[in-house]
Amino acid sequence: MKKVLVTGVSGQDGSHMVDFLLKNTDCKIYGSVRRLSVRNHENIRHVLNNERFELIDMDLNDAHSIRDVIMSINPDYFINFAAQSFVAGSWKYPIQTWETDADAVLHILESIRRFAPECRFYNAGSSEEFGDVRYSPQDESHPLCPQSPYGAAKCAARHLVRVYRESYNLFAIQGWLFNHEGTRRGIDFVTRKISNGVAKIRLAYEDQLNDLPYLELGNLDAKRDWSDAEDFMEGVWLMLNTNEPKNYVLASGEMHTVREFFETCLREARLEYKQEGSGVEEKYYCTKNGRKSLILKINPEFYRPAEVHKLQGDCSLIEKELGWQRKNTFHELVKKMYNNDYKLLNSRL
Ligand code: G4F
Repeated sequence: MKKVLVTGVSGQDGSHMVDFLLKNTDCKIYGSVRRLSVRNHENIRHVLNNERFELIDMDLNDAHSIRDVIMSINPDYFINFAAQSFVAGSWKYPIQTWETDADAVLHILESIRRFAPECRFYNAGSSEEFGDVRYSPQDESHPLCPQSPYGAAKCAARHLVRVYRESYNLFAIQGWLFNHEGTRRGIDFVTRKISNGVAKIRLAYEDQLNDLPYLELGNLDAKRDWSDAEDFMEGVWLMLNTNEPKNYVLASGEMHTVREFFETCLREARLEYKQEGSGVEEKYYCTKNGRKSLILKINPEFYRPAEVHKLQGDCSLIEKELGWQRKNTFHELVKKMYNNDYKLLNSRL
């Protein structure tokens, strides 16, 4: 039985990868988390008793911890989804971001080279590496122009992965994953912040409260290429199971603004709205029977020191060479996230 080590399994991507592997392979899966005094197992609770899944402690910031795990498991695949993945946070804690997203990848590569050279390694890469984009849509040949400490760390990791692949003939790759979202997304990312915020507004609206809760967001005009995170898991597994190690883009090929995500969510929640003002003075109101209640205002605190204004991926290479296809559309994603948050919040009332 093949053994797969997946890091970051309490997060969105790690937990979806565990679900994908349990459903589509007969591999034994070792899921690693960093030991915390208060554990957050919400995303993996449903697999904890599965006999093909084992939860292990591993700290990616400790080279010894990585080495010990690799030596004891001797995995056939190592999928690294653990990261400091919040771009805005990378300006607040750049060193922790660098240590987790770049240094740790070097520790992993060194351990694989020394103790498990046959192990196939996938490191989570990001469209943030393209950053200040030179052309659209971005494909595998687009230059790396990161705009954040996070993007820079992912670029450094990409070079390390390539150097180890070429120097030691390792099967080591780093795909470019454009934004991918879903019901397990952390609440600080803009899509989940919106789906959760709009669900709260809808519930208050149903309760006929005089003042509705309101969202505070930053740049509404940023454009992103959003996909359903679940769709990407198959793409990563396909990349790991080809003859030649090669990096591919995973994306939807569509670009939508943060504003569009918000307005689509409002329509899904059947809320009538009105937009007023511009720039930091821009506001959205919910309108009913001639009354209007504030539901969104701009808070410059959420502007970034440097913004990636637009991202749009070209995933035609993986479609053509590996037969990967996304399943869910932008509208289906918004709908799924909003309805999940509405149900969750409603059940807690
Ligand atoms: O949801 P975000 O924080 O995601 P971001 O920065 O695009 O990064 C995500 O996707 C990357 C792939 O491209 C991953 F590598 C990364 O790990 C992460 O998963 O922000 C999306 C956009 C930005 O332009 C941001 O300025 O939304 C804008 N935004 C506007 N208001 C906001 C907010 N973002 C956040 N988080 N919170 C806001 O209030």
